[in-house]
Parts: sequence; structure tokens; C-alpha cells
Amino acid sequence: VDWPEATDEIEVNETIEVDGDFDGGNVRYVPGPGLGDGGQGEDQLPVFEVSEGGTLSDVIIGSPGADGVHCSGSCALERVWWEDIGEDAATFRGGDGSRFTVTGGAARGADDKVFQHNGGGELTITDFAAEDFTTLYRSCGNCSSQYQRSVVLDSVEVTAPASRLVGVNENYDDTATLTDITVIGDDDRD
Ligand code: DGU
Ligand code: CA
Ligand code: CA
Ligand code: CA
Repeated sequence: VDWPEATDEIEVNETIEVDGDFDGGNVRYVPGPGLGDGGQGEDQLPVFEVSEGGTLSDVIIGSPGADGVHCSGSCALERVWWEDIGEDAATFRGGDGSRFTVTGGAARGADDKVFQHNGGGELTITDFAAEDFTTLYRSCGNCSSQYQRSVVLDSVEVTAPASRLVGVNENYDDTATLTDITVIGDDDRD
């Protein structure tokens, strides 16, 4: 995976609201103390909050990551690069029938999760790479509104060690479809 060179760097202390299309031009957005410390605290704020129907493209999210990107409804994340994931990289909200896409880009440095699916609908992750994480995708197990959720991984490269690609809730009939997955390196867990 070829990570992009940042064209510029901006510290972010207040969540950037994306309504429509936002092309970051490969600027590195560095979460400041106003968003969170990038640890596992659940009270952190996202760098970007993408409204229903929005597209976020060509942005680099720098360390310490905070709560990454939130989508409040269907959204597209294109060539988003998480250099050091904070609490998690992206959170997907919205009701049944929502459609979320993550296309291109890469993420690394998660103590725990990369993608957190809290709303309904389907998340499709294509042409994506991840390293140094525990779980690539988690369908929320205890959200206040629960949904049936689906995840599709196609053309995804992960670097070991990692604990799991997807965590889904069988009791809510979640589905996961995995195609063209490449695992680089040895995973020597028991
Ligand atoms: O209700 O308890 O980890 O969005 C929410 C859940 C919890 C979420 C999730 C997140 O899973 O806070 O980061
Ligand atoms: Ca969390
Ligand atoms: Ca989170
Ligand atoms: Ca991290």
C-alpha cells in the first residue's frame, strides 16, 4: 500500500461537519486535545462528521486519531488514511437500509477496533488495507437501537497479527461476506 504524502497539516479541535462532498486534497488533519487523546475512552469526538449522503475523500487523519470519522447516515469514505487510529477509525450510524462504503485508503494503530457499525444497513469495504489492529469490523452488540447489519469485505489486505476481521451478532441475523482477503505475515496466535 502506498500511503500518500501529506500536502499540508491542520490541527483540529472542533469536529469538521461534512455536508455533501469534502475533498481533503491529502491534507493531514491532526486531532488536537479538544477532540480526545486517542486512547480507549468512549467520550472522544470525531475529526469529521459526515451527514447522510455525504462523501469524504482524500484525507489523512493524523495521530492520535480521536474518534476518527462518524457518518450519521449513508456515506462514502474514499481514500481516507488513518495513520494512528484512536478509539476507533470510523463509526456508521443511520437506520435500516443505510449504505456505507469505504473505498481505498488504509488504517493502522488501533488498540481495538477499526470500523464500528452502530446503525443499520450495509457497510462495504473495498480495496482497503489495515495493520496493527485487533478487530477490523464490529457490529455493535449492545447499542441502544439494535439492527440487523451486513458487512462486505472485498479486496482487503490485512497484516498479521490481528485478532479478527469481523465481529457480528448472529442473534440479529447479521451477515458478513468476505472475498479476496489477503493476510500478510504469520499469525502465531494459539
Ligand atoms: O452503545 O456500547 O464502542 O461507538 C454503544 C456501545 C459501544 C459504542 C462503540 C462506539 O459499542 O460506544 O465506539
Ligand atoms: Ca468504542
Ligand atoms: Ca468510538
Ligand atoms: Ca492508536
